[in-house]
Amino acid sequence: MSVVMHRSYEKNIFAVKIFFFSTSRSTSSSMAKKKSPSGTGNAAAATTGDTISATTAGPAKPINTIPEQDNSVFRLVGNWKSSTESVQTFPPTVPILNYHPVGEILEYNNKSVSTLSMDETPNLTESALKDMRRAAEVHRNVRKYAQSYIRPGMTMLDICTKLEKKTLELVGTKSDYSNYLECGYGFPTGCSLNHVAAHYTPNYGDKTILTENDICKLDFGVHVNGRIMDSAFTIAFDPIFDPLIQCTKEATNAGLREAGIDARFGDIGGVIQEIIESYEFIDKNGKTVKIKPCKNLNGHSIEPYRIHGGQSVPIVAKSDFANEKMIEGTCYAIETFATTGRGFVVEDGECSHYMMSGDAADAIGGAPLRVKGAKDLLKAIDKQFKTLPFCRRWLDDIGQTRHLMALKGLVEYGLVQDYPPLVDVKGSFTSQMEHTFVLRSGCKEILTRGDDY
Ligand SMILES: [Co+2]
Repeated sequence: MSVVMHRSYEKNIFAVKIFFFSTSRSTSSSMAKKKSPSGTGNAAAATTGDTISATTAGPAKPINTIPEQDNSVFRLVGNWKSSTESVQTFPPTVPILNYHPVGEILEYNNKSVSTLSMDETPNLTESALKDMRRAAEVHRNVRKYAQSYIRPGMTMLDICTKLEKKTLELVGTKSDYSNYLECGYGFPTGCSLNHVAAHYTPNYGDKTILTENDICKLDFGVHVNGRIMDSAFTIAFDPIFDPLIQCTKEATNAGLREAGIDARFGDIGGVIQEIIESYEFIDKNGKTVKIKPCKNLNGHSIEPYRIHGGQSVPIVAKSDFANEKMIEGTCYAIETFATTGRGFVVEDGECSHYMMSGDAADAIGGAPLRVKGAKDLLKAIDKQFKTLPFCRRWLDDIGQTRHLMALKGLVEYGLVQDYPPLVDVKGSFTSQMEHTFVLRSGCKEILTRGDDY
């Protein structure tokens, strides 16, 4: 849910943040850690908890054989490899508390020159990297689990609550949420359907059911000590969606290859746009439609506890920030969106996603909040989520069950920002793929890469 929408295609020109989630978990500290190469140039792909090896000291843990997970029901989501030496179970039940496998390492192209000698910048300490990797491992385990149960006929609500429960269990959030700012959700579980590109998650009471004709973007996040992993993929059962899904898979991977220290956002956006526009969609009546990027949706930099860190990564060549460059030591999410519609999104529909404005906490004392309960709600949001995005269900979950009026008041006062669903034209279809990575001094690390995508 950390997509950023720029409204320059609407009346106003200001950025709207969209959030993405990613979850990762670490195994419990008593568990053996797999020795993971931390050097550069090593193509060690991250593994799921399934392959955590039990070779180090500590209480003996059962070593499980985990079969391959067949994801072919989703057509373009890869299978998870089997493992014979896992201390994780399937479904995953072992909290991932002290396990931080290295992500996929990509070499920089020749244009990237590090000006820093080590992975020790103010933004990127060794402990920050560990937090990112642990969050990414939880994300992989949670999405592998989600892929095992998401099928047509389920309600979107059941899909999300099951996924979120597993996230909290694997990342180690306490049942009273008292350590939520140390480990928890990264942002609400997006499961936007069809022409809705982003920022839909059901509120309680929503009866929407996933059908075999839908195309669903599952975009969720996990954070460890504020390091948010934001990663998304597209679920569909009907082969007519294959080109639409394939183009964002390819475009995101191309964007990841193009990324680097001092890489220009315009160049990255251009590569992404060219790939997406090379695809066509044939609808159920046999009509051919050109596929387009959603030109006002963007990837973004990520900062501690801030899903949108201030830089946007466009998915078209020409944008307001085409001349800006990527910065060494920074964490980014590249997310590409493709559509069979007009090629840009607007806000529409019932809102579920919210985030406290950065300075709202300081305003609690002085804010002239006349709406009953608004001040108490803001205090509860500040205590629980700080600047991490949240959804209405999570307010209910922490006991704020009658929050709607107060929440609207906070939005009116600018203390909380609302992020309504972002939609292309009705009847169109959209797809998405997203990974979070970090620009280390000697290489790029694709933190959220897995066997599936
Ligand atoms: Co994002």
